[in-house]
Amino acid sequence: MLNENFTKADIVARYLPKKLIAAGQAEAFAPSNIALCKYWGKRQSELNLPVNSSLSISLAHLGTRTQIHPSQTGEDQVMLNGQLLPVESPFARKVVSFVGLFRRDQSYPVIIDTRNNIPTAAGLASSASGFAALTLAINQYFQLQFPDTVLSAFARMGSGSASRSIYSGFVEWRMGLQEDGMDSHAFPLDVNWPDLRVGLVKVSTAVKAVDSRSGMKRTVETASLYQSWPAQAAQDLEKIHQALSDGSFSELGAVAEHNAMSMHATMIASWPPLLYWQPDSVAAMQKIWALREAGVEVYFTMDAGPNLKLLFQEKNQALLETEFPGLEVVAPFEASESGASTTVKEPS
Ligand code: 2P0
Repeated sequence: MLNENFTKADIVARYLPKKLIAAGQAEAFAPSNIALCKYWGKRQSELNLPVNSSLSISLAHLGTRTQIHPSQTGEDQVMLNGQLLPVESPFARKVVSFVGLFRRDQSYPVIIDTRNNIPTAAGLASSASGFAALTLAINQYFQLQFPDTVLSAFARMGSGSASRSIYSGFVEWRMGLQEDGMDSHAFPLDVNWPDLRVGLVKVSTAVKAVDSRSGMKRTVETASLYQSWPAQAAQDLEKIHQALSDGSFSELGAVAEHNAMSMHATMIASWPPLLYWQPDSVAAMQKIWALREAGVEVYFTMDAGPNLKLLFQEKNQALLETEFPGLEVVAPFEASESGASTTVKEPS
């Protein structure tokens, strides 16, 4: 049971100054991320504290850009991809309630303008980059100057995987042990793999029937196979560290694919069963296995949805673009506007 002292609001309050001072406006970007060792299962759901540590790769310039401006109408307003949302929409409520953790009872009505540049065709969830960008923008807007680790822990309270989107490149989210979760945050790994590519294979962009939060809960509560997951995830994390230090793409790809399939096995072993795959997902898997048989090094990972994310090296990009028409390719280490970044503008 959650200790009453450990609500999100109480935890954030410990870090806040008594009086907030708002900047004129703030803007922040955070990348989307793909887990190579997955987060699946919570040990505490209010704070999104995970059962296991996870490790991801951030998607460079693909992510969310969020601006915060003062609202002249005196009411909060939430915009998504250029459209003003009804205040009662689930997205607007989530965003305003997250801002409220920081603003509390102080009167700072704001306009939150959030834009995803993740191609909708890629069918990628945006809650990770969304909550990371929002956390960074809040940090700037209220001039809080929190360290990245604290920002990562706060982003985690919005959505678990958002803890990893605070950083670019390879990122590890350590599960932590503390009851208040402030040691459950991500940090960046000092590894550079310029020839790594992530390819997004669209199978379907339909909204999933069971969201991640409910899917995790169902798996933890009903799949006896889940009992083997924490140990496997810990082992896979070690193997990925080894692959990164050896510079072994083959090992990295193999462990990531095995980890994803093991996570899906626990989902399938839930009741009612959770099968996020569609026939085209399985067809894509079989194509990847055939390509590997033929000597093309390509691996895949999948999240709580039907789409595949391919892992390969630059030398195979042209071939894979032919094999998977419409493949959206990301170079996570390419020099560009990559990683989380923020700018503050002074009041004008
Ligand atoms: C991951 N997923 O590690 C795993 C793999 C999906 C499958 O993190 O409930 O949106 O907000 O903490 O972060 C998706 O779950 O869930 C996710 P909440 P979140 O990327």
